[in-house]
Amino acid sequence: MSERSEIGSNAAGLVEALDNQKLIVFGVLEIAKEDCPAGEEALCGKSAIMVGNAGPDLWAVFSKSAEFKDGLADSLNRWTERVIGTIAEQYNCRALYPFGEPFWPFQRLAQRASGIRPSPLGILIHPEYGLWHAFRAVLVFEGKGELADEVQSLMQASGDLTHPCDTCVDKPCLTACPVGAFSGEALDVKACFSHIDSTSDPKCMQLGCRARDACPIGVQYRNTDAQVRFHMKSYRS
Ligand code: B12
Ligand code: SF4
Ligand code: SF4
Repeated sequence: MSERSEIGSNAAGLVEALDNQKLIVFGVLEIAKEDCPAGEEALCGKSAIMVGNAGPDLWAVFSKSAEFKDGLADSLNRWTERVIGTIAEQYNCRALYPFGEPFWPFQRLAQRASGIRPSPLGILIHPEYGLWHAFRAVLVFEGKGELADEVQSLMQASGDLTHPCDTCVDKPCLTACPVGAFSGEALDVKACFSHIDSTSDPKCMQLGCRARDACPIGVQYRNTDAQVRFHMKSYRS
């Protein structure tokens, strides 16, 4: 069988295609009725995988891309649509994204796919990657989703998924924000924005969110400084 004919037909190839772009499979899920926005009911019951990234690896690829260099808006979203859209087409999947319309509840989908849970900051925490990961797409398989089952079997050794916050007594993330923007239930976006727009120290736009940096889990996956500044800029824009 030629290399070309194997593209699109096996789970190992799909995982490898994602890995080549420094994208990770966070787990397998079935799209549930409560996940589907109006008009998307046809996806209910379909098998899917949650795709994301952790640490600086994806930045090394993305920061060399045409989308990053062209200076236009939404560079990471455009990169994501091009790169993941191409892989989705090769593997006969539909790609759903965490941005744009319709709205897909990625944190809910990610929790079902991977078993990871929210930190007191609201963002989900992974036992290995800590707070240093994000989700880029859900790939929904057309047909019966055998490829999703195969991806699942490739992931059998995915390790310990205990929730780090359960045993974190001091919870330094909750006291590190200079304006107390985290209540443990919600992020006070207004308080955060007025601090980052001010000239006051600490300068979160340059340093990154102090609360996120205070978490001791997965610090080896912390984003690079340039990556932190890129995400802070898009958060504030
Ligand atoms: C709107 C939005 C924002 C808004 C508002 C966020 C807010 N906290 O209110 C703004 C622009 C402020 C924002 C900021 C950021 N965001 Co944002 N955001 C989104 C978006 C597009 C929708 C979120 C939403 O409204 N969901 C609605 C609810 C109902 O979704 P749900 O999945 O059904 O429900 C779950 C969540 O509500 C979650 N949850 C949310 N908050 C809390 C708080 C607590 C205490 C608990 C227990 C649970 C919890 O638990 C629910 C049940 O599973 C998602 C992408 C997406 N499509 O989902 C990204 C997303 C949530 N954001 C993300 C990130 C990384 C950030 C930033 C860190 C950006 C940055 N600077 O790098 C900041 C920090 C935000 C923070 N600490 O909360 C990631 C989170 C990844 C992760 N590990 O969880 C997402 C998933 C995008 C992605 N590509 O991965 N964001
Ligand atoms: S500092 Fe502790 S409570 Fe906060 S996110 Fe990290 S592990 Fe969870
Ligand atoms: S960016 Fe700064 S002000 Fe905003 S929540 Fe994080 S620590 Fe607080």
